[in-house]
Amino acid sequence: MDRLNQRSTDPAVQEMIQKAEKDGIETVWDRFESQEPQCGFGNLGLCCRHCLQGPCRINPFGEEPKAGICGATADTMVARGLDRAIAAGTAAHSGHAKHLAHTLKKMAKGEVKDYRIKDEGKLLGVAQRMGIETKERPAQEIALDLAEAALADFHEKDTPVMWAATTVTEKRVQVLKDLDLVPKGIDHEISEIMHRTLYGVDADPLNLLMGGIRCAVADLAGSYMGTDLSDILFGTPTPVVTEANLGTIKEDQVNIAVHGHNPVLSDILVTVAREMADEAGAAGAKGVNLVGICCTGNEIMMRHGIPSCTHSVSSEMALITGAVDAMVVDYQCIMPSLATVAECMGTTLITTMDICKIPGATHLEFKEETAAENAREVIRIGIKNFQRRQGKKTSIPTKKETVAAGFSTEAIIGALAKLDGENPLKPLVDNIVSGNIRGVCLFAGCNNAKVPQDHNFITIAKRMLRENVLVLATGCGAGALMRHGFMDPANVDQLCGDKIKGVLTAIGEANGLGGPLPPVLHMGSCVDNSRPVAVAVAVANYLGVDTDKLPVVASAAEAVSEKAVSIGCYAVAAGLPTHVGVMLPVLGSPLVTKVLTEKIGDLTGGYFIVDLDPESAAEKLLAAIDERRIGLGI
Ligand code: MSK
Repeated sequence: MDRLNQRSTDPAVQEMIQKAEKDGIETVWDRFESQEPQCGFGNLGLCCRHCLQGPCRINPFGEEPKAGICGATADTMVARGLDRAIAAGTAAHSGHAKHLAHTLKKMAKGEVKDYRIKDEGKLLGVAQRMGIETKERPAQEIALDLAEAALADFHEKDTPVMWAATTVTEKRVQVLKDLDLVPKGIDHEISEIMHRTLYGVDADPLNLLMGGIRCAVADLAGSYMGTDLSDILFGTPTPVVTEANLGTIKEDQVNIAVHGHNPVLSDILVTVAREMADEAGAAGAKGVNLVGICCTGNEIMMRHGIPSCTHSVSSEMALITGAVDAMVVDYQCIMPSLATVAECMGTTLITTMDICKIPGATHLEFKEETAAENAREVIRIGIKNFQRRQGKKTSIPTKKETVAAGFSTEAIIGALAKLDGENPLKPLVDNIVSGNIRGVCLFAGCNNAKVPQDHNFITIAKRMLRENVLVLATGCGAGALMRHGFMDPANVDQLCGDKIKGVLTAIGEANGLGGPLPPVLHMGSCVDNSRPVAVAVAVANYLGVDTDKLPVVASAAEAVSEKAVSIGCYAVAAGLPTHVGVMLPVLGSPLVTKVLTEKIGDLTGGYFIVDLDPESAAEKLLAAIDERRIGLGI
C-alpha cells in the first residue's frame, strides 16, 4: 500500500493530504509518523503514572521489572488503566447529557427563549418510563420533572440509575443485579473509578474490571439520556436525504463547519444560518452553507439533513480546502491542531464551551440564555472571512455521496409499521428467523490514524452486507460508511446480498420510497448508540429472550476515543460480541485480555473480539452471529 493509501482510503481526503504536503501544512498523519515507533509499554497498557513515584513500566517478556514500585502487577496496571479510560468515556457522554438536562430545565422554567419542546410525544414516553406522572399536566411541568430526574441520576441515591434500569430488558436488569453491575449514580461510578484506581487502593484486577463494567453501564445510561433529551428538545429524527464528503463545501457560500457533539449549539446554528441568508447575500455570498463534522454533524444531519463534510481523523482536511470560513466547535474529538491549520488557511476556529478552549482559537462563550445571539456572532465571523477569502484560490474536492439518514429507533419502527401496523416488530423478527436477515451488525466509533482511514469499516461492512447482515451505524463509523456510498439506496444492488436486498426493498416500497432503504442505516451520533440498543431490547422483549441471545454484534473497527472504550464495554455488558479493530492497551495482561475476550462471556454473554485484520474480524463477527442463531434454534 502506498503512503497515501496508507493514510486514507477516501479520495477527497487523499486530495487534501497532497495539498497539505504541497503547502507544507502538518497533518495528523505527519504527527503520527513522527511518533513512530510508539511506546511498546503504552501500547500494551504496561505503564503507570498514577503516583509520583512513577512512571513505572513492566517488562512484557516476563523479565524484570515485573511490578511497579508499589508492587502493582501487569494485571493490576492494565485493569486500572482500562478503568480510567471507561470513566473518561462515561464522563464525556454523561457530561453531554447533563448539559442537555440543564438546558431542558432552563427551558421548562422559562429561562431560555431559543429552546422549546420539539417532540412532545417523546417527552411523554420518556417521562412515563421514568415513572413521572403525565396525565393532565402541562408539558413544561413534565419537562421540569424529567430534567430533575435526569440530574438526580448523576448522584448516588436509593434507586438505581433510572436511565440504565428502565432501558434494558428485565432479564438484563437481573443479570446486572446478580453481578453487582447496576450503577448507583452516573457521577458516583466515575468518581468511584477514580478512587479505586488511586495509588494504593484496588489492586485486584477482577474487582477492578467489574467496577469498570459497572461504570460502562452508567455510560449507557448517560448516552441514552443524551439521546432522549436531544430528541425532546430538537426532534426525533425521521428519514432525510442529504450528502456527505468534502464536495459539500461550496465555493460561493459562507461555509461554516460545525464540529463536536452537542446539538445544544449546532441545532441553533441551523436555524440561525437559514435566517442569515440575506446578510450573507449582502456580503456577496449565495447563502450560508452549514456542514457537519463528527457527531454534532451527525446530529444535524439526522434532524435537518445538513450535509457532513468529513469525520474524525480528517477534520483538518476541511480547513485545507481553503473554503471553510469558520469552524465552530463545542467539545470532544476536536484536535487542537485545528487552530494551527485554521491560522495557516486564514480562517477562524471558534471554541464555544468553557471546558474546551484551544490556544490559537477565538473563544466565544456559548450560553443557552443567549443562544441565537451567540450563533449569529459565529456566522458573522464566517461572513467576514468569506469576504476576505474572495480572490483567493480554494481547492474543494468534487467528491460527495448521496446519504439517506435519519433512522432513529422510532423511524425504523415507523417504517416497519407500514408492513404490519399492529405488530411492527413482527416483519423484522420474521426476516431474522427466516434468515433473510442473517444478523445485525452495528458499526460505531472513530477513525484512527493507525488504520488507513475507513479501510476497516468498509472491508467489514462489505462482507456483512454480502452475507445478508443488516448493518447499522453511528458516530464516525457512520461517517466512514456514508463517505463511501454505503448510505445511498442506489448502491443496494452493488453492495447487498439478495436476501437483505429483498428486505430493504420491501420496507422501502411499503414506505412509498419507490426503492430500497440504503444498505446501511444511519442511527446517529456516539450517544445515539442508545438507539440500536433500544431496537435490540425491543426485539429481545418481543422474543421473550435477553439481548445476549440475539444475533447482534458490534464493531468499533477504527476506535480512538476513550468514549469508544466505554461504549464497547457497555455493549459487552449488554451481551454483545464486540469487535475492536485497533490494539486495546490491555494485551500486556494475559489475565485481563482473557477476561475481556472470553470469561466475561460467561457472566454477561458479551465479549470483546480484538482483531486488527478486518477480513478475519468479519469472519469472527459472522461466526458469532451464527452461534447466536443456533442458540435461538433458527
Ligand atoms: S465523534 S468519539 S471520533 S466516533 Fe463522536 Fe467520532 Fe469517535 Fe469522536
